[in-house]
Amino acid sequence: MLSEASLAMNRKLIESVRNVGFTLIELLIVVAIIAILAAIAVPNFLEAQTRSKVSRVKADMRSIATALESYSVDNNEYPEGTDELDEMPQSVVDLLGPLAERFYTFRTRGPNNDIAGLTFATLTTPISYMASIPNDVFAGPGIPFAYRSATVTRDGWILTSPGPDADLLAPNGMGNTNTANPLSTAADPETPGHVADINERVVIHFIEGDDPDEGGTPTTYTPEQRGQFDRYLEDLSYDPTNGTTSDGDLYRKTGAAKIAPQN
Ligand SMILES: [Ca+2]
Ligand SMILES: [Ca+2]
Repeated sequence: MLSEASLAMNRKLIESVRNVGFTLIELLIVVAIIAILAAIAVPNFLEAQTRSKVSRVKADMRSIATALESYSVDNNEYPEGTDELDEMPQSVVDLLGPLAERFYTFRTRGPNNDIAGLTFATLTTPISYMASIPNDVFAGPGIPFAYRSATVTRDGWILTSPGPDADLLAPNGMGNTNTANPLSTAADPETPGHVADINERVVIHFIEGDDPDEGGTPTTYTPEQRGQFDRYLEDLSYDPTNGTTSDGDLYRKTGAAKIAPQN
């Protein structure tokens, strides 16, 4: 038989165990609430980060576009692009390695057509069309936007960013299987000069016209052809309605003579 005292002790023990159990349940509820809040907050935070990076890229491209247009007013042509490894910023070569020769970006020429530097300095010196050249926040530290200008007519250019799917290091655009679109890297897997989704090598042919490299006469496209060209580009560009990590690149282009400039 248990004594009255030991029964009372048992009751106390059971009560204290119950108290501990109740505290644990409370803790679990708190943890669960925190987990639910985090599950809601973290994706929202990441989405907000992506949205702000997209806005940043669009603003930076707008600034570069303004500088490019001012430059062309003075020089009657746009600056050159390059895919030569020794004319690129070292940060590009370090990041992309062998893929760097598929990446077209700014070339810098000095007053005597010499290579003046590797950071697109023609827009900053000797005349400051912009204070400094912004890098692409989606491409990696020290990586400029991909830039390609019309090589013969020099009357058009395109700037691209790999965008939030961050497929700069993936040949032919990670997840990009759009082989029906002639401006897609997926449609042109063999030819170097591109990474990510938009094949700027082909884009510049549309801006410049057919076969300028072979001495052909650049084509002036009809409004219908320009519309189709713009639809092809849109098709490969980032669209936030598909989710902030959707496939596609960000771009800005000009080429007022042949392709209507983007707003
Ligand atoms: Ca892609
Ligand atoms: Ca992309």
